Amino acid sequence: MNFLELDLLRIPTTRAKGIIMSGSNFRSTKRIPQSLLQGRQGSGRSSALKNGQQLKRAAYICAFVFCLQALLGTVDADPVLASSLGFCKTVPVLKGAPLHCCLPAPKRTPIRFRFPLIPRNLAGRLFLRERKPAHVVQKDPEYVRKYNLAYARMKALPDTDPRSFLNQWRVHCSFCNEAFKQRKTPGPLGPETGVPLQVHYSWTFLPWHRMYLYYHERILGSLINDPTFALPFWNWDNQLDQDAAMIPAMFLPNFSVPNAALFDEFRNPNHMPPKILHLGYNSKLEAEGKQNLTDKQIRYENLCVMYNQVATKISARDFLGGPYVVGTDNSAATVNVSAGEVPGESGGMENAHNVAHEWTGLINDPDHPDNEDMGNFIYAARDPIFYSHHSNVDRLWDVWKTIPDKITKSGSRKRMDYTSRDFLDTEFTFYDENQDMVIVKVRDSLDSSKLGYKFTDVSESDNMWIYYEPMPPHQSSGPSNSSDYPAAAPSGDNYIGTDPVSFRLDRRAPTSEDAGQSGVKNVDQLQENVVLEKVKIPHSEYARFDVFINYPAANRQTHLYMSEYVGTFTHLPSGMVDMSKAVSESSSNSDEFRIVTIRYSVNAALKRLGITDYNTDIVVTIVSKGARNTGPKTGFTFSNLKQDFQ
Ligand SMILES: [Cu+2]
Repeated sequence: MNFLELDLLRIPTTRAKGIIMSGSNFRSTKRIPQSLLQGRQGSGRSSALKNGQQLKRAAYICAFVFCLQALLGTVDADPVLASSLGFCKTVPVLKGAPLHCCLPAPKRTPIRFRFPLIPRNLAGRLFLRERKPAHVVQKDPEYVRKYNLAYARMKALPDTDPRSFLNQWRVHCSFCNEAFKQRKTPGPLGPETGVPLQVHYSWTFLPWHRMYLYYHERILGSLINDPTFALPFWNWDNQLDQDAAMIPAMFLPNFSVPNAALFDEFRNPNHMPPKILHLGYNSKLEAEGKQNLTDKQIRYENLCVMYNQVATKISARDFLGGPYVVGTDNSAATVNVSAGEVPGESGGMENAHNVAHEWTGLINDPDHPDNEDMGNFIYAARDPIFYSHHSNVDRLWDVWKTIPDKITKSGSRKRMDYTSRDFLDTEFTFYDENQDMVIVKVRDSLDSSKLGYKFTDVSESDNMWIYYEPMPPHQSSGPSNSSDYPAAAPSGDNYIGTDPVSFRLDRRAPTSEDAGQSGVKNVDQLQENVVLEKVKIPHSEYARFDVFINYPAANRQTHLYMSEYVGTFTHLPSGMVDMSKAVSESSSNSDEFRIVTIRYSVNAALKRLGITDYNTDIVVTIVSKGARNTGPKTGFTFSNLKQDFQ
């Protein structure tokens, strides 16, 4: 393979910065009446509507909203409402007793979120906290000293204090492992539905983690009396700076500045610097001693994974994940779509982020079957590096919105968040720096500058994956005879086996109906997807699939920087999942499954493979890299493989 020098990939174009200075949002936090917290928001309605004119206007608004919702297809669903009050169950782990991840009750009445007061400098410009790259900011001893001090103080707080490090960890452990239940009406004490709450596997992933970090950062800042304090971001997608994708040295022992509070013992000893994080990481191959890529190959794979998981994803659904509404239960053994139930559907960003978790934790260690800390949603937030990792994920959400459309035929589609009420009105609670419980909506999270922070511009390295050009297709790929391969059985049992499996996918042209459903103006703005529907993954199994188009020869060792590669799916443990299964052929008889739908965006790949019409069928090859299918009962199945437009 003749590699271009990575330096050649430096792209000098200056991308417009994603951060826009916010307008003034200087409202202060106000306490809200208890009645509003009990799901009786409409109690003042009758007095407000006492004259007929108002009633008429309200009727028009209602009709308009109803039409809008019908148009957006959201009329049957309701936004998920969640809090840490009420029901809370323990979280099972493989080693040791179930964990208590419940949170302390608030000492005062919960309050509604208000945007923070953002100070201005003498020139009248807003002063935003600046999150800087970890590999850069660790060179500033004063920053590391403060950062370490903030965590030392957080770790010294008593267990009863919701700001303590223990309780900060519990926030992730509980919201991410079904400890709580979805609620029916607004307010943290609204009645519960029977459905367990899970903030991964859907459009809640990015907003929830953003607000979690927002409060975490403010708590750290307040503990060192520094309102300008900002978390660093672990810039693992950066393949330009030598050390950016390594575990930043300030999180490791023997650092030049005291940093004990930033250290965590449960990290993979085989992944210490100068190893760089590998987004194509395959723990099974590594255990077999067969993952022997050079650093340069790893960097190319990293660029190609970022390109496929972020740059080629243009719809909100592709990048943020699928809808999560009342009734969505991706921990259920079955999902009845016709009854309005929705399976989990992670976005491209979430799947890329999973690999960084997996790579950092203690995978392949039989003494640590839970792959703690980072490799398991239960334990991940016990490692201070978690917040720095998620700071980068948060940054990439901002970056995504600025990436030009080089994907759709129109070339003019803007990357935008969802605009549906179900998304915007989704509600969570967090504890703030004053120990108050705050009720936050997803709509509050969409603009980081309104939240008072920004990220250092690293567009030079971002551009390396945004404008990445995968290697030319293999000779054996191209318009092959797709008729040699079976189509997936719709609603049937399709297996993802030990060996790669290939299916023929019949394609069709998009229609104006597809455009209408996706909320775009015309068919040329649509994103074409290959969708693996309702993949059934036993809770007790670890999973990773890489998918290739028109390359049925693809196998576990096929490089990911090729034109035929279209993306990755990984399933991280959340709940009782045995990571040791990732390296053994054994499987459990657990009948607990997670049901997820996986979406691969193929516009750019089809173009590279010379497929410019909609009459050409394609071959989709799924290469399983995690635990293996050992039988119909224990392997991975999916209900359908289909083409879809977003
Ligand atoms: Cu999480």
